[in-house]
Amino acid sequence: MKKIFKSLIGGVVLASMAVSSLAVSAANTHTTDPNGNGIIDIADAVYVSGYLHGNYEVSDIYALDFNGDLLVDDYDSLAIQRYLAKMDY
Ligand SMILES: [Ca+2]
Ligand SMILES: [Ca+2]
Repeated sequence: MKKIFKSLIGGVVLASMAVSSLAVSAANTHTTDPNGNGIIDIADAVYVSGYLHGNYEVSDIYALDFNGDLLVDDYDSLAIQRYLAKMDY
């Protein structure tokens, strides 16, 4: 019985991991152009980092939220780099 319970828990963990990876994939359809020049390149990652370091203010804060999680943080800069490397972000 104990062994059955353990494998049931393992199945639940695997199932929830599958669900979260699907959720991440769905979130990855969201992209923005942080510096608004019409292309997504490394300059956008630098732009997000510059904003986070207080180098300048921006007029469209939503454009900096590259990964669409409603936060502007280092993960957006990382997401741009991963996007450019054609990785999931
Ligand atoms: Ca851009
Ligand atoms: Ca974000």
